[in-house]
Amino acid sequence: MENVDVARLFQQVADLLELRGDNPFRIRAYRNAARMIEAMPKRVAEIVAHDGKSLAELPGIGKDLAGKIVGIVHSGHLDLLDELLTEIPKGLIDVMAVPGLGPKRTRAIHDVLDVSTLSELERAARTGKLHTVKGIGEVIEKRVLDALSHRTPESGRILLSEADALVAPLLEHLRGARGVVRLEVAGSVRRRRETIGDLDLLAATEDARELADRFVAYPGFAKILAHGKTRCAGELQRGLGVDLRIVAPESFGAALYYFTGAKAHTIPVRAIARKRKLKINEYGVFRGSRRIAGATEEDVLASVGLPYIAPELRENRGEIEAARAGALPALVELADLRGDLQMHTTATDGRSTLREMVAAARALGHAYIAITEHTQVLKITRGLDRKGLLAQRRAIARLNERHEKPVVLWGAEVDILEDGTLDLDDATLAELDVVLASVHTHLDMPRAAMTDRIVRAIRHPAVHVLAHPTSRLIGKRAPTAVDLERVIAAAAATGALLEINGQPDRLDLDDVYARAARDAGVGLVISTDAHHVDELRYLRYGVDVARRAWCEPKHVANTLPLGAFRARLRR
Ligand code: DGT
Ligand code: CA
Ligand code: CA
Ligand code: ZN
Repeated sequence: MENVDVARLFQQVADLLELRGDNPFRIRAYRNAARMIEAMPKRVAEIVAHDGKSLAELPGIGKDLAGKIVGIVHSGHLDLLDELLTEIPKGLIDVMAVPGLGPKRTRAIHDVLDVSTLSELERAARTGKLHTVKGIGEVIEKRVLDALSHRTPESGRILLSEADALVAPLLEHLRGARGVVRLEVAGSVRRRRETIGDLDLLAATEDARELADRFVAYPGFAKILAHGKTRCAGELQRGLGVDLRIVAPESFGAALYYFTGAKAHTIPVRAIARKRKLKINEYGVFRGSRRIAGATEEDVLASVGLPYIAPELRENRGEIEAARAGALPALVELADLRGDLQMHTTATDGRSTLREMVAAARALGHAYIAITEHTQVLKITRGLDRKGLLAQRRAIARLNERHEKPVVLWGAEVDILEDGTLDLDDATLAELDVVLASVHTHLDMPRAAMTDRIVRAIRHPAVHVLAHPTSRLIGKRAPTAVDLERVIAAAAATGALLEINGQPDRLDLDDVYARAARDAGVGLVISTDAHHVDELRYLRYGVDVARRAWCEPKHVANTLPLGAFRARLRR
C-alpha cells in the first residue's frame, strides 16, 4: 500500500459522498486527507507498522480517518467505499466516470433531468438537453457525446441487453431492403449468453446486392470492414463488430445452425454426421455432392437423427446426449411466468411509485408481484425499518382491496449482516409475505466466512429466497468468494429458493450455478429487481439464464399460480 493508493481510496469516497449529497465538511475532510497523504514524504504503511497512534496527530487526520488508514494498510481496502459502491445506483457511478462530468455535475444532471444511467445520459446529450443544465454548457455536452461513442468495456464484450438494444434498429433498417426472405441474429446473441463479443447476422434474400448496399449505408456504423455479396462487416460506434452473411434460402437453416454455434456444440454434431457418411457445413447437409437438407435447422438436425435443440442449450453441456436419448428439457418460457418477486419503489431507491409499478405489472399480465424494499442498514437506499414496512403494508392492502391483478405481496429484501443475522426483527420477518435475503456490504469476506454468513441467513425460517447470491456486477465487480455448492446444499436441505436476478449486469445466479441448483432439486425464482417500471421487462433476461440452465417451468417457483406459490414459500 503506497500513499497514492490510500489517497485514491479517499478521493473515491469523497466523490461518492459528493454524488449522494453528503455533508460538505465530511467530503472536504476526505479530500484534504487524500491530498495530505499523497504529498507526505513518509509512507503511511510504515507509520502504521511502527506507531499507528501517531497517525491521528497528522494535520487533517482525526481518530476516525486514522482508523480507516490502519484498516486500509492491513486489508488493502476500505469498507466504507465498498458500501458506497453497492448502495449508490451503479448507473450513476458510470455517469460520474464519464470524462468531463464528475460528482457535482452528475448530481446536477440527475436532479434536473432525472438521468441515472449512461443511456439516459446519452439521450439527454443527443437531444441537446444536457447543456441546459447549470454548469454543463455545449463544450461539455460535446465531450460527453464523444466519450460515450467510444465506450468499449475493458473485456471487449458487451452485455446481452446492450447487444439487443444495438441490434434491433439495425435489423429494422435491413428489413427495409427489397427481396429479404429471412433475417436472423445468430451467434452468442441467439444463444443468449450473458455477454457478447460481436453480432452475427444472417440473411436469405432475392437481391444480395441491394441488402449489402443497405447494410453498409446503416448510419450507426463508424467503419465498414467488408462489403460483398455474401459477407459484409462493419463496426458500430462503440467498437462492436457486426458480421452479415448472405446465403441462398435453401442454405438458410444450415447457415443459421453453423453461425449460431457454439463451436463446441456444432463440431461434435458434425462428427456424428461423418459417421453417417454425411457432411454438414454452412451450405447444407450433403451426401457426396447431393444436398439432402439445409433450408431449416430442424431438417439439418433431423438428417443426423436429432430433434431440434434450442439455441440456449447449444454449448456442449450434455445436450447432444440428451437429444439422442429423447431427454431434452421442455424449457421454461417468458409466458410461463406469473409473477415477479423482486422490485423497489420510490419508498426506497426505486424511481417509480408503488402505483406505477403495479400498473406496469398489470400491463405485462402478471398475476402477482412482490414489493421488496431494502432494509435499514442500506442507508443510501433509504432502506425501511419496521415502521416504514408497516406503512407500506397498509398502502399495499389498499391496492389489493380493489381486487385487480396483480395481487401485491408485501415483501422485503432484507440485508444479511456480516455475521449472517438479518437486518430486521423476527416478528416483522414472520409477518411479511415474501422475504428475500441478500448481501450488499462486506463483500470481500473470505470464502468460508462468506459462505457461513449466507448459509446462516437461509437457514432462518422466515427467509424464502436468497437474492442475487454472489452480488456480482458483470464487468464491474467480481462475485463474492461464496461457495455456491454449499449454499445449494443448504437450500436443498431447508427448502429455501435461489434467485436468478434478471438485471442484465447481475444475472445472478448465472447459467452454470442455476443448473447446479436445478440438478440438486433446489427451487429457483426469476425476478427483475426492477427499480423503474421500464426494468420490469428484465424478466426476459432471467428467463434466458434459466433456459441456459435447462430449467423447465417446474423448476421455477414463480410459474406457479399464486396459491401454490404461497404454499411453496412456506416450504
Ligand atoms: P461471441 O461473439 O464471442 O460472443 O461468441 P459467438 O458464439 O457469437 O462467436 P463468433 O462471433 O466468433 O462466431 C459466431 C458463430 O460462428 C460461432 O458461435 C460458431 C460459428 N463459428 C465461428 N468460427 C467457427 C469455426 O472456426 N468453426 C466452427 N465450426 N464454427 C465457427
Ligand atoms: Ca458473435
Ligand atoms: Ca462473429
Ligand atoms: Zn439487492
